[in-house]
Amino acid sequence: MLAAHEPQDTPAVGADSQEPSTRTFVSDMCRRGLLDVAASINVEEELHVNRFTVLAVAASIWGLSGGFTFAAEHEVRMLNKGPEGQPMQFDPAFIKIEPGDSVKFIATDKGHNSESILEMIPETAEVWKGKINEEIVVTFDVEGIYGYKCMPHFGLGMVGIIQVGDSTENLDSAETAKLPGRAKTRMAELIAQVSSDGAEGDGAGAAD
Ligand SMILES: [Cu+2]
Repeated sequence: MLAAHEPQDTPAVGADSQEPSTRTFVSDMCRRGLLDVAASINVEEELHVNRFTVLAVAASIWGLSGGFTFAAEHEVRMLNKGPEGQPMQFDPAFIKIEPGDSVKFIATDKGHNSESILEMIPETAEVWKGKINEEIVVTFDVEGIYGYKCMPHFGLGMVGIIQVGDSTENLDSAETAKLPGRAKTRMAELIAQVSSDGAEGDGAGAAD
């Protein structure tokens, strides 16, 4: 761009092959449109560089975070007593998160674990099973409803639901899962909190 008004240095317009007589013409052109042409060539080159730089930066962000969107980490505490006084609770027992987000299960009180309920997670999702007193972080990539439990207190109703995204595709199968004792009523309360875009109120997504 700087050298565009010097005919012998004019880039990308074939200055080398110009006849001496046409050099004046080229030189004259400089005062008019050629400068703009050269400028636009340079801008185009810059754009290439910029696009490349943007891609490189994006790629490294992708590598670090697992995606272009910045994934959030949510926290669920494992408690002997819930915020409303109920014994043996996950808190919050229902959360809605975005695909790619993760949940950290915190062993606030002793004697609990977090593990998925096989019949209550999307078909292609991965199961998880934390040990007693173990703090685990689970990442949720597949949209859908995830039911989970604390194994020692399953029958006492220590269960939770994580809704990932807006898909309620596996809600029906989650609802029919057989649960012991208080887990059944507690899970029904939590399932009632599941929401979806366009299918609000009737729960399950009607469209196949
Ligand atoms: Cu427990």
